[in-house]
Amino acid sequence: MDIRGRYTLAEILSQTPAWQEACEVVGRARDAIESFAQLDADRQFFFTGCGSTYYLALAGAAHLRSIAHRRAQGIPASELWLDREAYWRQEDVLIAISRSGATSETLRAVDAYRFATGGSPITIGCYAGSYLAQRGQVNLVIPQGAEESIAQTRSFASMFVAAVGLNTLLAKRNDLFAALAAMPHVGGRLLESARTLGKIWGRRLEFDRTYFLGSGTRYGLACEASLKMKEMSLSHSEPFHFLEFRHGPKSMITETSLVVGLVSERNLPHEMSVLNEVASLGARTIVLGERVEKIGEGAAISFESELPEQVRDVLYLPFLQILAFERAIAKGLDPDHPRHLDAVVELEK
Ligand code: F1P
Repeated sequence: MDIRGRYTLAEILSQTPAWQEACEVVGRARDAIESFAQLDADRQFFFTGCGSTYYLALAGAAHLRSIAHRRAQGIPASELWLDREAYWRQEDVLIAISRSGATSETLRAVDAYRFATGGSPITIGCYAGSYLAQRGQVNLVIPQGAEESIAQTRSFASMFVAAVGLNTLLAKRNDLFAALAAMPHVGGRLLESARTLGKIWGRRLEFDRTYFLGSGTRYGLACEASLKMKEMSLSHSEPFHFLEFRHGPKSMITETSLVVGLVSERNLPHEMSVLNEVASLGARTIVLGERVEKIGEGAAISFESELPEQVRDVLYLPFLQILAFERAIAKGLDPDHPRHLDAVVELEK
């Protein structure tokens, strides 16, 4: 029996109960989270992490900006630590994200923040006993997101749900927080079609480069999808903001390029126009979104969730994860064991 990728596949396919747990964890911390929403309207929210969780930080910050109009940015933990004088003001809030809760740079960024502001961060992770989960004023821990695999899939998606839930409460959008609760159900339904299509397209090894396009919150998710392609399948991939793709990167399009568009409802015409353009240059396209149509010989996945756009971004993830997983399998690689990688990067003291 072929056991390559058995942990990763099981984790991808079992992610929606972890999304559910993420909603519950945020719900239980509601009062503590809302206390961060009250204060100084001018305060900045810094989201941070490393690797996958840095991309989650980018997505989380963009999401908070879009739903709460608060000042928010995603910064790699290493930058917050190495250049620590450049950041904090007393009133700022740090949201530190780490699956393991043990990555050195993230812990050092947290310590630098605590030293500079005297405050404690909000943390998001998957291990209650971790160092990080002891350091926050609010610790959102999702044990069902924890993984055997090195590459993050279930953990990323469930921590992303927690970040979205956190943001809805910081934005005082109870309507959106309530809508998030429906996501595990929709995600469960979507996993089937994501798996079928991910297998077909992930196994098409004629593609020698993949570009993931996403704007706003979806840019961080496009970065994560691109990282999955690298970690699991050792393939060339890059993420771009949608309209940035015309400003140079489109020169790279060939008949062996795959372009995956994480399209929004809000900017659909602008985003589809980029995808149509790359298709006319010879690329194959896969369109992901609430209600979308394929272009030429490409493919499309429609979520048909009927849920608010501000809470449904997690629905892009299962297909993107399966695409990378299947490509790794088709290349004879083991997605459970990415080359040169460890689950946690720990720096020397
Ligand atoms: C972060 C991370 C992972 C990555 C890798 C090393 O871990 O960068 O995203 O896949 O193998 O660690 P964490 O801080 O979220 O535990």
